[in-house]
Amino acid sequence: MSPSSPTSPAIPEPTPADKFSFGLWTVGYPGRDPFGEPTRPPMDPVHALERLAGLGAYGVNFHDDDLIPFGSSDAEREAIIGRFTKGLAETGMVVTTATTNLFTHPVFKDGAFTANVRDVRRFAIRKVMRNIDLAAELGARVYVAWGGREGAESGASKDVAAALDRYQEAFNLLGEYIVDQGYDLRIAIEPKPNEPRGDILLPTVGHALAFIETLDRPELVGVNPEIGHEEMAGLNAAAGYAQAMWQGKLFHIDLNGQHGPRYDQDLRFGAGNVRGAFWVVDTLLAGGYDGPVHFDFKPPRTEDEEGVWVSARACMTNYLVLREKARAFRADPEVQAALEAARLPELARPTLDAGEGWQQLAEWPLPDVEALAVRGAGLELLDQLALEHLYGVRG
Ligand SMILES: [Mn+2]
Repeated sequence: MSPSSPTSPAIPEPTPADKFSFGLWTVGYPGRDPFGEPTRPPMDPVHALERLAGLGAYGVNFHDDDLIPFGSSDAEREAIIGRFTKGLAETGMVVTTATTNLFTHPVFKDGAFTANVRDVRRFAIRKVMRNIDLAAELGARVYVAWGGREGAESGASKDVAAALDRYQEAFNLLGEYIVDQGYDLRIAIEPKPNEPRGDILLPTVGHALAFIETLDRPELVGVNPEIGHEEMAGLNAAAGYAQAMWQGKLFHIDLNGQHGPRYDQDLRFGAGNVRGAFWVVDTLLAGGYDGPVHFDFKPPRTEDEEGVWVSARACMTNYLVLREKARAFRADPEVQAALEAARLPELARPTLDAGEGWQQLAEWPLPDVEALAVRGAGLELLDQLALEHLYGVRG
């Protein structure tokens, strides 16, 4: 039986209740890369809606130019939006999120919000404002901002402090626009360390979280971490998701797969760093993330259209498999005992008692430090239990 067969008893069926969503650019990726021409024809967005709905997906996300080709006339734009809206109604799919393409057109070669050329920056903000209108019209609740061209290849070519001033100015203006228009929309910044620029501004979740606090309306802006982007920077993606949730800033997620620090692979979710994917799912469940479960992957250019649907379905299957495994891991009595032995519950207890301050701590009789030092932490057992769940030999 095919591993992606919907009739395989071991593999759960995706349903709209799982809130799986896909970028139109993911399944619509024609396979163009820096070394080769497209290997697949362009995909009609309405066809993508139909096929994704048939696989059990819930929603879609798009860049303005994915739906409406750059330079379309107003009449062409209206016709495309009308047809797409009809496709949404007929398939029951929702628009969860929208974003702006500020990277493909040559005008954005040195950036958009942070381009050295002021008119480019003004044009970029106008392009985003126009697509925010469309996002609101189609019911999107999150507006993703990935600044792929906001960066540089060499030191003197970008004044980072000035560029951050301009980045801040753009987000302040867009926040004001959203509030003035009365839109129920929040912005999610998507960090990435490099590619297509040599070095990109706001390269990691941590940089983005710090930047957001400098904005006029920080409550309107959060992050959209992509697993692959964090792993390209050598970081632990699950830890980034956890901190974003801890700060109330995980507005959206981009799940995919990556094999360590190399080019942005955008593998289907669950491929690449499988262990990392397990901990991302565990972290999302623990933190109560309830937004769209969005996949930002690129079906490899080796595949024809049927291969595209195999990989899209696999993203959902792998999430459901890992969700079952994470739940089984947490429910396993041996795991609970190992967590207790590793003193995880103790970490949830404040270090000082209520009413204690540094004065009481200063007078606290010191414990037997040597006895504390020799005690094993019990972490290997805990991790092995997780691996055994992941390998499918337990639970
Ligand atoms: Mn990526």
